[in-house]
Amino acid sequence: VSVGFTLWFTGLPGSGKTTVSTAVAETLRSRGVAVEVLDGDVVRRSLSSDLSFSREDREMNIRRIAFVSDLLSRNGVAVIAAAISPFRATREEARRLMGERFIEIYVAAPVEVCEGRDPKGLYAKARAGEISQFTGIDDPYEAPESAEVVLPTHEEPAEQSLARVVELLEARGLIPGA
Ligand code: ADX
Repeated sequence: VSVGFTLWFTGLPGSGKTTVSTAVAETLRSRGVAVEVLDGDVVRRSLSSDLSFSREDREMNIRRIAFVSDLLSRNGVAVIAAAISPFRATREEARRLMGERFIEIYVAAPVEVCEGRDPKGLYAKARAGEISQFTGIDDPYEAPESAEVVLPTHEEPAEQSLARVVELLEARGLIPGA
């Protein structure tokens, strides 16, 4: 019986959460692990389509993702959650809910790098005043203080970030070896 867990990717927009978490999901699936991905961009078009980017609504979004992650990970699923989740207190709530099953992964590219990448052109829009309350520009991001893994995606290729996450899971005996 496999043990469920939640890999909780947090970081600024453009930090690489989706890139690394997609690669982790593929690797786990290739090893026969049951995986479910909860990506902020997808959740906000479905489960959280009623929410804005106010503090209260971001907290609600994170509580919903944490709730679903808890249900799944309790039942043996490897959950990969990837959302900005900018508030430390809300992430700690998710950690309390899931206890040992919660593994926080801080995708730690600095804001200048994320803005330089700007994969969706949203930093540019935020600078132009077309989007307000944009995380990293005019809305806060509270970096984790004790994440299980820190991924400096500005200093290492995505393959290396992927490898470090997989190594942690192997070391904890949470997934089978390659
Ligand atoms: S969270 O703050 O509630 O955790 P989440 O990860 O679900 O955010 O959604 C972030 C995505 O919404 C970004 O990748 C971006 O595409 C989009 N987005 C739209 N407006 C904003 C905004 N004001 N701040 C951050 N992201 C935004």
